[in-house]
Amino acid sequence: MGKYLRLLIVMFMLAAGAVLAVPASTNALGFGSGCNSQLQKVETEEGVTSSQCDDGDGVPVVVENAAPAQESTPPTEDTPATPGTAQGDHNADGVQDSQQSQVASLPNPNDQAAPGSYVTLEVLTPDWNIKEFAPTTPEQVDPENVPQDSNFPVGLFDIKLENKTLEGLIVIKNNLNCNNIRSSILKKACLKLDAQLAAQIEARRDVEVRLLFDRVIDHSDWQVQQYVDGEYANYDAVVKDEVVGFLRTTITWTLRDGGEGDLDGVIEANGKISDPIGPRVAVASVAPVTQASVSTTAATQSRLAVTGGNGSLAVIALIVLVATISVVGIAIRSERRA
Ligand SMILES: [Ca+2]
Ligand SMILES: [Ca+2]
Ligand SMILES: [Ca+2]
Repeated sequence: MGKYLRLLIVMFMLAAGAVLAVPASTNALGFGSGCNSQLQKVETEEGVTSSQCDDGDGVPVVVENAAPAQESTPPTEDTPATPGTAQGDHNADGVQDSQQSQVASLPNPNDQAAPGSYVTLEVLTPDWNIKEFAPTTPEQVDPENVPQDSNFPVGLFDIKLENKTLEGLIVIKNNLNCNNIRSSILKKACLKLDAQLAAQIEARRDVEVRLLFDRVIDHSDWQVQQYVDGEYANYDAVVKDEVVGFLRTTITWTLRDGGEGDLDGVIEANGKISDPIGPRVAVASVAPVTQASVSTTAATQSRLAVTGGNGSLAVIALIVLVATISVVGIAIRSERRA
């Protein structure tokens, strides 16, 4: 075995170790806060133009920044005192939602009791980010199959999520081709890496998400449902009133990449999840859905490409690993030819 090949094998194992040392529970890419990859030019109603990092969740900076502050509430007999929140921080974690790709806040025109009130989507599992969060209705989702026997009191929500780390792991696993390696030592190392990658992919497939409303809503007759192939099917979710900055109604559920709740059309994990979901209520007569004229688009938006700010150990390790695998392959072929 040539000295260069031995060196490459060491690099291969180090790179693999770096990737696989990143636990699924670690927010390896630093998501949740900070700039993702773009600046967004925003013009406020007062005509002030500025540039702000866009977190890439599909909701304009100016919309997230407009999430209203919540007053602190005094205690009552039934509920404890709750602190207020700052404007633009609708999930009350101390960070502006417009700088969090795992948090998206916007006005919901389909909230029948309070059209235009803010709703927030939070992704609670590290590495998964929001790519789209949009209020929608059965009429928009599928005009041919609008339920006539029920109502969606807060509409439906189109949710698209993405996990770049998972995507990278899947690409590497799909390109390993251990069976093409003749060297028994390399083949053994390759198969071990393949098994570790499979375990890492499996550990990252489930995603916990939560919808936060801006108030306590009577949810006693809610049934959370997901639109699947022309029908609305019940979906396991926890609906409750809890203090998240203040007392409010929340819906929490789990999605599985390539499994339950993921309707992106790919059976296996692919690092992407698509989920149209919302609470449905059976009613004797369907109340008309109020459509408020709330716009979720910024007055002025333009995107300026800038250098990304989310370099991470995981991404670097993935790149090194892919490169090393390629180089090892070339070295093996060269050695065979020699
Ligand atoms: Ca926040
Ligand atoms: Ca955000
Ligand atoms: Ca998927």
